Amino acid sequence: MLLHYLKKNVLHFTQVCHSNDSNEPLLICPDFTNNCRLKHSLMFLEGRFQRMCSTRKIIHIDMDAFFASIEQKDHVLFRGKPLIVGGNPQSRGVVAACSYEARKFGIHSAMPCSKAARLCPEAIFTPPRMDRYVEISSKIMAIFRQYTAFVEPLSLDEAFLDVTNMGEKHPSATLLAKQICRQIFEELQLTASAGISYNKFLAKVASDINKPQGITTIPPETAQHFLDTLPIRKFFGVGQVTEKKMRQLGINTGFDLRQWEVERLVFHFGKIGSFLYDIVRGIDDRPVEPMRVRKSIGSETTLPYDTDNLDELRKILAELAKDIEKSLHKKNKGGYTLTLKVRYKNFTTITRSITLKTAMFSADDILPLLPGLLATTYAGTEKIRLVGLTISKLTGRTALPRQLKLPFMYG
Ligand code: DCP
Ligand code: MG
Repeated sequence: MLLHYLKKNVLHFTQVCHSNDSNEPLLICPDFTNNCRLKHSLMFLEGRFQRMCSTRKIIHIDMDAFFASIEQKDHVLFRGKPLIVGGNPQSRGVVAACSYEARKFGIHSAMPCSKAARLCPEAIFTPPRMDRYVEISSKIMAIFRQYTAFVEPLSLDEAFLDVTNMGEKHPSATLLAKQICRQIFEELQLTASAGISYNKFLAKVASDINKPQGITTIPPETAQHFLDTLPIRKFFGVGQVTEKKMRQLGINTGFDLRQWEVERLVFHFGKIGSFLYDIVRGIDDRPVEPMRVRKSIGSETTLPYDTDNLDELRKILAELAKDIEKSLHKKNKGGYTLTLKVRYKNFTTITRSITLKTAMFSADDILPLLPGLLATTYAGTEKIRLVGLTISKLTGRTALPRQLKLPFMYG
């Protein structure tokens, strides 16, 4: 682990290699007259490394059943009931959010509403009111910012807070997290859960452990044990497909994952392999970024019925492209990469991307790329239930002026 860290982060060492006569790694270091045996001479570096990893205090706060809780707060009749925010049970829409009372029946987000209605016939269905959720979200983020400027919102209902430098006022990050959750409840009558640890990944996993109203702290001393016992699905970046692949390779827990060399992980899982190698060892140096810029703009829709009709798909995708054009325009952005998302009838989801040399700004830029992307899917033969488009590798509209089509003029 330390070797990996050194290779990645310690720039003044030019080379880390293995000595000829033993398996002990050697550090080739330009500042030292003699190269030194890593095991014996770099304890100070390891100490620095440990400190760097374990001194931050990061809180991740995630609201409980966010949309559903807001509906219960605003409508007395919904309180204490299995409540589903989403399409009506006859529609093909999916559950956006459900109250904890509904979860007892096995209902969860992204489940088809029809299935949710079968699981719990007495469930109440209500449509989403995005404006209201955005309004409440900004109040929650304002509460976070009363405590620290280092707030990185991840979505409407969750954010990271870096509270490392609040030592004197708030020596305990756990007590601080409790105080913030209490304030949210007093001011908005909504509950939240919090995770506290020394890096983002651990804080985020922790906030999910004792939901609802759970406050969970993972201190550095217990982090490795915690990570070793964590099911593979809980690791950042491991979706359904990667999970399946990992299980086939015998990786079921963090402990299994930790036995793998970084090269092998990268070989099997690409870029995410190197990230997984680090996080399973409790290494996640990503800072809390208050001004993080949005990385993509997308739009997707569940179709009114499963279809293998290419013309229909093209029409729907053209609508999505127009939505994206509007969002790009509003944010004054363009993007170099277009990603098509397709969910088949059996819920298998795939994505196909293309990156251009010039940025896309409008539906007209997107539409000519769709036939090529669709051709790499089973669209037209397999039935599809959801399609989506995303533009990423964003750039400002003014960053790369595009060639204007000026009429040619004589004289
Ligand atoms: N959401 C959505 N579609 C999804 C998942 C979530 O529209 N597939 C919306 C509704 C949620 C909100 O985002 O209320 C926040 O998502 P969370 O994953 O945090 O879920 P909840 O807050 O609803 O529940 P939890 O208590 O598990 O955090
Ligand atoms: Mg939530």
